[in-house]
Amino acid sequence: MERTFIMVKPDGVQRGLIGVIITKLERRGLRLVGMKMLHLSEDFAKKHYAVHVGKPFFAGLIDYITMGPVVAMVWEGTHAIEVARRTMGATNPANADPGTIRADYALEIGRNLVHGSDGPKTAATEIALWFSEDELMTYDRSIDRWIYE
Ligand code: D4T
Repeated sequence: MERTFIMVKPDGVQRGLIGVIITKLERRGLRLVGMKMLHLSEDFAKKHYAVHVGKPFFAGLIDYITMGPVVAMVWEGTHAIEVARRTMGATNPANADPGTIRADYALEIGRNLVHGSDGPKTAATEIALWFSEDELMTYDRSIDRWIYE
């Protein structure tokens, strides 16, 4: 089982797409193990996006991600990181495959609705940054034997 950090960005919240995004991940078979809503401070946003410091889009990215509340989540499942990223689609919605969240609901890279960890190290760092251990659930669903072999 792998865990990944997923965030519905402020545009996803404002556009009423929290449910759509959760449904896509849930229907895929992934299991939600942590969730909370928060409005990021500039400092926290800079920590989350520390790898992008100095890039031309950094200031705009920080403005965008602090524009309103976000929904932070941890999802679990087989290859959860890759599966979630493929469900979200390419970072730039213009290049996202049909049927993905970004292709179906977004147009621009700076309003791409959702964030997902891009690898195991990033997932571990992001989960630790956003959640404490006691905010993450460990549980089975009765349906899991119909999803996991
Ligand atoms: P996030 O982190 O939002 O899930 O996006 P990705 O993991 O898919 O993509 P990323 O880290 O490369 O980019 C982070 C964030 O910055 C915005 N961005 C990115 C932008 O506005 N202009 C750009 O040229 C790039 C590369 C979009 C996502």
